[in-house]
Parts: sequence; C-alpha cells; structure tokens
Amino acid sequence: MTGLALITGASSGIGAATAEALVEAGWRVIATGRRVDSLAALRDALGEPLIPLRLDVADERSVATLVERLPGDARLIDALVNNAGHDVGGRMRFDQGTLEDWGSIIATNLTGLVRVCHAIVPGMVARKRGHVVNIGSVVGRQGYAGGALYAASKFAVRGFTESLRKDFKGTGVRVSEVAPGLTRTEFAETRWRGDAQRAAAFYDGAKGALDARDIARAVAWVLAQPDHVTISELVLEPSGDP
Ligand code: NDP
Ligand code: 8X3
Repeated sequence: MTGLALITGASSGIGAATAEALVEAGWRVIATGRRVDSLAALRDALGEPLIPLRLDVADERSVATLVERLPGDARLIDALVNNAGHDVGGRMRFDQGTLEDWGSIIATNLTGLVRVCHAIVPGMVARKRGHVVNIGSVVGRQGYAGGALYAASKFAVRGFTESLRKDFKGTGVRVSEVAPGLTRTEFAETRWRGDAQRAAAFYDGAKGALDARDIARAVAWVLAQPDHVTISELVLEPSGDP
C-alpha cells in the first residue's frame, strides 16, 4: 500500500529517515515535529511529496488542531507512524531525577502517542482503511537501571499497541509495533540536553549500533505488506555487540 502517511518526530533520526524511505517508496508524507526549520530542510531535500507541519505531541491543543491545520487534500491519512519520543533527564537513577523530567517522558512517549492516535484513527475506521505503526523499543521488553520512566513509557506503548490491534481487528485498520534496539540518532544528545560530547562518547562505545535508515527500512516494509497481512511486532537488534 502507498498513499498519505503522517510521521511524528520527523525532524531528526528515525522519523526523518522514515520520511525519506516512504517518499522513496511512493508515499506522500506529512512530516511533523516541533523544529520547523529541520522539517523545512527535509522538504527541500525530498520535494513536493513532503508536507511539513508543526506538531507538539505533548501539547493537547497542537494535536487537537492537527487535522484542521492540514491542507484540504492531505487529511485522509492512510498510515500513521508514531515515532516522536525522548528520554530527557534519563539514564539517571529514579530518585535522582526530577518528577518534571519523568512526567515529560510519559507526556510525550505515551500520552502524546495516544492523543495522536485518537485524532487520526477515527478517520481510518470510518474509511475502513489505515495502518498505525508505533515505534516502541527493546526497552519496552526489558528495563535497565536509569531507565525507569523511559522503559515504563515503552512497555506502555507495547501494551497499548497490542490492545489497539485487537480493538480494530477486522475493521481494515492494522496496528503494528516496530521496536528498535540501540540506534545512533540525536536521541542521546537530546537526553543529555545538548551535551554533544557525552552523546558522541555514548555512541562511540556502541560501535554496532543500528542506523536510523535500518529502522526506516523496517517501517517501510511493515507498511508495504498486503492488506491481509499484519506485522504485529518487529524487533530490530544490532547483530554485533553494541
Ligand atoms: P531523535 O532525538 O533523533 O528524534 C526524536 C524525534 O522526536 C525528533 O524528531 C523530535 O522532534 C521528536 N519529538 C520529541 N518530543 C516531541 C514532542 N513533544 N512533539 C513532537 N515531536 C517530538 O531520536 P530517535 O530518532 O532515536 O527517536 C525516535 C523514536 O525512536 C523515539 O520514540 C525513541 O524512543 C525510539 N527509539 C530510539 C532508539 C535509539 O536508540 N535511538 C531505540 C529504540 C527506540 P522535535 O524536537 O522537532 O519536536
Ligand atoms: C533505547 C534508547 O539510548 O536508552 O530506546 O538505549 S537508549
């Protein structure tokens, strides 16, 4: 299937790579995020099939107005890739982190994803056609020290996705989870509030890390399946020792 896809968190990393992969596969892509300059650069690189739109998934109003802010010919969304996420303040023992940071991880990675689904999925159900791909994580299967709220958010994404898939079975709306292992993106730099040196050292110590394009290829493949096939979960791990 190809058609119109909306990607959250398309301004960098996995989301940007997915926008590129989907445009290459023939999709029109609504690329969303808060950094509009990065979205504009993506539009320059990918051309007319790429529609940039500011969206803060943690902001109720931003999501509530999402559909009305789309161009009239770009409202019938066939595929939704819920990718926006962060771990700002993470890699920190639970008691040493702030409730503000822990809350923001849940507000973005879980509540934001739920909110965007609630805005987009009813249209898919009405049209009996659609595919939701939620970006989970290997950390949604096994937690780690310092990752309490990040893991909580990704375990929740997994449970939400599995239940949603069952909610909509037989309606024409498919629901999948793509769960990456460690992937070299801006994620670590964002987590450490712009500390590029610390982020580079983190990824340099993980030579086998996946590339954002590896995940993008997987999302494109999940979306390319014929209507009668649902990829429920796809977990990607580095082959070597990251
Ligand atoms: P990046 O930091 O490169 O990208 C994160 C994206 O999320 C950015 O485009 C950012 O856009 C967006 N984002 C963050 N907060 C918000 C918000 N409130 N509203 C809208 N967009 C937001 O990291 P990745 O590409 O690695 O992360 C993408 C997804 O992949 C995340 O869900 C992450 O948990 C998941 N993941 C990452 C792994 C990794 O090792 N990197 C492994 C497993 C899963 P902007 O700042 O412009 O809003
Ligand atoms: C996993 C991201 O950096 O915590 O989703 O390993 S990281």
